[in-house]
Amino acid sequence: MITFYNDRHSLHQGRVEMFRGALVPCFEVAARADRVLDELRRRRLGAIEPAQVFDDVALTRIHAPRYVEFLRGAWDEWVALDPANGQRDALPSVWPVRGHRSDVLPENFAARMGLFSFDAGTPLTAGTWHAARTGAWCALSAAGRVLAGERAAFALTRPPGHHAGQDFFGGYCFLNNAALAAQALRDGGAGRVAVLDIDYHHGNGTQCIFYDRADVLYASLHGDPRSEYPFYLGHADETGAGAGRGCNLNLPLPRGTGFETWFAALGQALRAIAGYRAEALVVSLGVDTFAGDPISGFRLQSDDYFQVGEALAAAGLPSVFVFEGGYAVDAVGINTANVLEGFQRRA
Ligand code: SP5
Ligand code: ZN
Repeated sequence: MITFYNDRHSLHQGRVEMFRGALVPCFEVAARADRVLDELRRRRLGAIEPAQVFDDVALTRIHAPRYVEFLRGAWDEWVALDPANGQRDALPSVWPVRGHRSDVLPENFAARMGLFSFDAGTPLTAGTWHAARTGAWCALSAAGRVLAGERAAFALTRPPGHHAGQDFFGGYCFLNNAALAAQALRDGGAGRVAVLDIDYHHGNGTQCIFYDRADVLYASLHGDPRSEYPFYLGHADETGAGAGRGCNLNLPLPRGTGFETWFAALGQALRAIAGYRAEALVVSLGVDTFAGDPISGFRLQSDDYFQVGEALAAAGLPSVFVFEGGYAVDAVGINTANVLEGFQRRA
């Protein structure tokens, strides 16, 4: 399998996120991607290439122009408020809720941070925009290679993407790499694309982006949002709207779920994808389902990930893998490589 690796991912290095009233060190660290790269190299799992270059207009296939413009300038605006901000991450502190206006773009920077975000756990740093946009290039490059006939490609980058919506960041995500890949597959000729999200957390951003569309199926297995982040989306009764009715499948599972139950749910999602007659697959590949993950609650073991990859290959579709979560740094490389090796074995 070919991997597109974004060596500029490390330009994004959050210092702190808000947790229970305190600023705690970020879980989403640069070492995560490097451990995956190390493990792919060690196993010689395929060619590792840099992404192609795309202009920012490519991002507006998914993201709102005013949101892209905000991300592009956000760090400079933040530092302009106070030169001392150069040593601090920017975090939002105020948000519009039900009944408030989101159509009027505030002049105030903090107000725009809040308008374009949904949590205080996603620091925006000096290199966030550069890392995120070059990361998106990985996803677009992987989709391009699969359109050119490759069975599968892996976009290895961070920050992750599946919590980012058309015009919001959160959950450590800024640009929705999986959605960009799915759209690129559609634009390149795939009639119907399925996005299968196996990260521990529901991909609220991806769901929102495709919710009313029939040409992209979103299917996700995740911690039940009644107790698990991102809380406000990911319930089983969210099945799509308008033309997209029936094209959204959420399989929430309780905290503590082990591999057997999780794998049965994966089978259910794959049957839905087969029934949809998808022509290409995008996998939001988070391995925060691992038993040792510090912020998540499922119980998968490292060896289980081989079977995950085999099951994904058995779907028989041209596939783009996009790296998402997985915060047990010592295991993230092994777990991710196990999925890809399992896929390769069966593909
Ligand atoms: C891409 C992805 O996996 N994003 C996940 C974002 C989760 N953000 C909320 C994290 C809450 C941290 N809880 C800390 C528990 C420490 N024991
Ligand atoms: Zn996650």
